[in-house]
Amino acid sequence: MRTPLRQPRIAIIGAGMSGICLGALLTDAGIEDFTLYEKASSAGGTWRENSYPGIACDVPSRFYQYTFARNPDWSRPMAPGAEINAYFAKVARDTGVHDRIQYGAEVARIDWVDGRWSVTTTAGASAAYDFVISATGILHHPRYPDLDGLDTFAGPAFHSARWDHAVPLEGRRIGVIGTGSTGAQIVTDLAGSSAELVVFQRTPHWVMQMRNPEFSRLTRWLHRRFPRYDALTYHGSRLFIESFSSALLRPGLARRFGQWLIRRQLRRIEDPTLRARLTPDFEPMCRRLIISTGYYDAVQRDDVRVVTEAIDQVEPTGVRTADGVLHECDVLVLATGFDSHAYLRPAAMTGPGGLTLDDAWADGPRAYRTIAVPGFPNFFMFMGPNSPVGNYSLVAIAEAQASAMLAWIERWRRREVDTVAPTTEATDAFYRDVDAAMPATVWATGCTSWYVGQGGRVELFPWAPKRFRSMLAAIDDDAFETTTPA
Ligand code: N01
Repeated sequence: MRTPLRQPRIAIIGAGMSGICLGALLTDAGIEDFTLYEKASSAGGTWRENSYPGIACDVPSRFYQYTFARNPDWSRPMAPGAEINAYFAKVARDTGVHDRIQYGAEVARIDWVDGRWSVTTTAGASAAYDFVISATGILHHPRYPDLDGLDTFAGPAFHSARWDHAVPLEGRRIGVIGTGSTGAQIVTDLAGSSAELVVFQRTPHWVMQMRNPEFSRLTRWLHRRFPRYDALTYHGSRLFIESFSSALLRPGLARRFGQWLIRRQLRRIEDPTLRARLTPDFEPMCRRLIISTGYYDAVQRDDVRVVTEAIDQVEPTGVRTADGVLHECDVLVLATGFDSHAYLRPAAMTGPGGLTLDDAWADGPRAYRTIAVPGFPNFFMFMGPNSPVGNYSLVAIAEAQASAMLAWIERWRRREVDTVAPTTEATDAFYRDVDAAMPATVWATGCTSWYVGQGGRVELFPWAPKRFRSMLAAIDDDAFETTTPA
């Protein structure tokens, strides 16, 4: 007689795209006893938190979705943020994951107690689990600029991820600090509706401008009517992005050609002086490429002014730059990015023997093949250090990581393992390979960005996305220390 499968208790921290992905796969595998801890009052992660004007996916939506829940009804090649948020909420409902989410439950601590994880919320509630999965997102903690006088600004000032929709924008002078992917989307959307848009650019970024027209009714019908065609377009988009990312990753003719195409985009700027001010001094793709539907058009409008002088200080009526000019603004938008190196923190994690995650990561965050940390058994993470987060689809990354986690959870169910954690040796060997491969990548060609962490270490995947999928699909037993049930 076959031994019945064990039912694990699993805590997933975060009910964003990654948490919902794992929850759906667990449900499909017949694993019911899991809880998603969500500090907010609704799911969706980054797509719930970011509601700024112009928010849209800059990865094709056909590829920015789960393979197990494809949406034939995307309105555009790159769908608006609200539509993406609604998609994840629908998947959570359709798969039953929604019923497993505890809202308003922020995790404060995770401690290894008597061979299991104890998860404690900020409200003091604790529960024990066999596995803990971090699905806290990578661009989650807003980074506020350290600008003198910011708190003296008399008008509304808010971070792009904390958009205050009660503030009227029409006919007002709006200052936007930051010109990354977020700033570019905001500026493209607001141009023309405000009295003046003042764009404070510290560093120019490379921009690829492309159209994003609505899909026709016929196209949507074709996707609904022919699921195979729909699947084909998923893989077509995947192949396009993978070829593009792989070509630009390493030196060679393909990279030079791709970079030439990106550089040519600057020809859209007619005024040579403005073009020079918008020309980056680093290689295209070293930072995340901005995909925009109209940034270069927006900055050439009469009602949009790009300021490239350094900001000296913020004053009650505006922003004063180093040349002494005061740029008067009624509203200030801080599109200044996120702390992408926090991972699970500020939640505190203590493993067996009192080892804390902060101690384990004293020299910078490291994870075996992006998902597991030596010394922390039955703990896996989404979008961990060195995940291929560049211009790739985070949904595809999450699915690959979720499958690898699920493979270990299934072994636990079959009683083949009780605890599992990667060895230090395997993790060191993984990082020797990462460190050897990184210098040849486009990420390491001399620029700063949110890709770069402690000690100048690039926290991205230094190989092609295809290798990421095969690497996670083939996890090597020798790389893990396991115990078996008594
Ligand atoms: O943040 P960023 P983001 N004074 O860090 C500037 C994803 N995303 O929110 O370049 C003046 O890229 C900073 O200047 P500099 C995507 O992965 C996805 O725009 O550091 N300026 C920079 O210009 C993206 O990469 C979508 O010199 C200051 C900007 O703020 C990631 O989110 C859409 C400053 C920050 O750029 C982050 O993008 C949007 C200061 N003190 C975003 N501090 C999709 O569509 C910072 N800056 C999927």
